[in-house]
Amino acid sequence: MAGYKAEDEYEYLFKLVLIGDSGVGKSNLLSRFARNEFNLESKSTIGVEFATKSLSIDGKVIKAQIWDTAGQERS
Ligand SMILES: Nc1nc2c(ncn2[C@@H]2O[C@H](COP(=O)(O)OP(=O)(O)OP(=O)(O)O)[C@@H](O)[C@H]2O)c(=O)[nH]1
Ligand SMILES: [Mg+2]
Repeated sequence: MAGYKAEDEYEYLFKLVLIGDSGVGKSNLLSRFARNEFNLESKSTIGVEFATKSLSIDGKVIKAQIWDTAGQERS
């Protein structure tokens, strides 16, 4: 089928890991980027979460696979 593109087709896959102290805004940076959402009262991440987003840059489909880690809890 001409011009057909499966939803999960991409030309480049980038894997990123967000690291940093607790409360600096890693999870909200990711939710804003992936879903355009921001949460003023977000809970601290436990373990690891991830989100993906595909975007087109210079005519190439780029898939970003972003891992959101838990920051060091303040004691
Ligand atoms: N005003 C403001 N608040 C922010 C911003 N980013 C994050 N916050 C707030 O800061 C708090 C912590 O944000 P998180 O995204 O949960 O931080 P985190 O780095 O994921 O923290 P951990 O999961 O504990 O490692 C939340 O109450 C957010 O609403 C920002 O750009 N501006
Ligand atoms: Mg977090």
